[in-house]
Amino acid sequence: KHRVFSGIQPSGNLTLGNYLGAVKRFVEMQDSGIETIYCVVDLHAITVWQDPEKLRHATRELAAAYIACGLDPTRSILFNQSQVSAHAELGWLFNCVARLGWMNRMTQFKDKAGKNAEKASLGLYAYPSLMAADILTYQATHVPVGEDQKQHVELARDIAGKFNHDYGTEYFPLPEPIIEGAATRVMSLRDGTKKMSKSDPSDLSRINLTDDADTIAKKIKKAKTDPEPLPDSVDGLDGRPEAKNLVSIYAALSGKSKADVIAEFAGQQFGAFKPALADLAVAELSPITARMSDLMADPAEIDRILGDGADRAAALAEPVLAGAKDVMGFVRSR
Ligand code: AQP
Repeated sequence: KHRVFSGIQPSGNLTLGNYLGAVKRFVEMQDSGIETIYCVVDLHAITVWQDPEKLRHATRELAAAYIACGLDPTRSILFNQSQVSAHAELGWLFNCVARLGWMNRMTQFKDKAGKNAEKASLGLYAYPSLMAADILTYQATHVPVGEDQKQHVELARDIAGKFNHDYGTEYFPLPEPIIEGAATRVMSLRDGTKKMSKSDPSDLSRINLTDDADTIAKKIKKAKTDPEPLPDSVDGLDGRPEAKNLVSIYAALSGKSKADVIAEFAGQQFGAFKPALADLAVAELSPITARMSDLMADPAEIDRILGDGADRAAALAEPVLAGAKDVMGFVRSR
């Protein structure tokens, strides 16, 4: 039986990258009738400093974004991670299964910790082990993510595999990453070699789901490009990261292939392509932005939805955690 789990950190304003790489896929999976569980992973967000008031706001805003993008809290389970204690508890058990050597190979830790890794939190280092717990506490089989999370889902497979091997069981299924669509890695609008990210210090590097039409148009107009016109084949995008990124975004938003987008704009200047891209982005995002702001007007209702989701999530997670503890040899009296 298939079960989908995924999550996003409430570490700032959602970007077009999060939308195309993750949330849009989440909605498709929900709509295809699979059992879907989507989490606001607040315990992951605090691996780097979060101001408490901002964290509360970002958590509600991410829940609002999920719903505004089409997730339905009656068809999917929507909740925030810190309300279901099984995540943190299984995360500890997995800290004792995962190997230091595995963690040392995680490229996201190296990117986020930067040169001064001594100053990074222990939580940032252990993050992939908690992520494995997020997935496996639901015995989820499929995990829709953007390209950057592939290595972490593979680590979750390694942890599940080692747990099963060490304890001579088939307890945890090996989860599969689902990385699909034309924009599995949306790049920064200022630098085509860097991922578009919520926490990039430059606001011009990304499009946020809360940006209004003028801001979106301005950011696309200012997006870095090279001076050449658009090529006449997809291969012509090689070595042109900024051009490739904008074409990929256009393809993902329009539902066309990159080849079709190239066929439409071959030989044209970015001065013509960018306004068309801006129109497309505004048409897709402005209903979402409007719905998010309606939802944010009633934070108590968002909290109610998250609480209800957390109850349903805990009912699934707790027996799986209890079973893992039995396998490992913990005594339970209740
Ligand atoms: N640029 C991107 N293109 C495609 N997919 C992306 N994702 C993130 N950036 C892109 C996908 O969004 C989901 C949520 O990511 P996350 O919140 O867990 O953290 P992240 O991957 O570290 O994303 P950000 O936006 O870069 O956040 P910060 O700046 O806080 O680190 C994942 O499925 C991810 O692949």
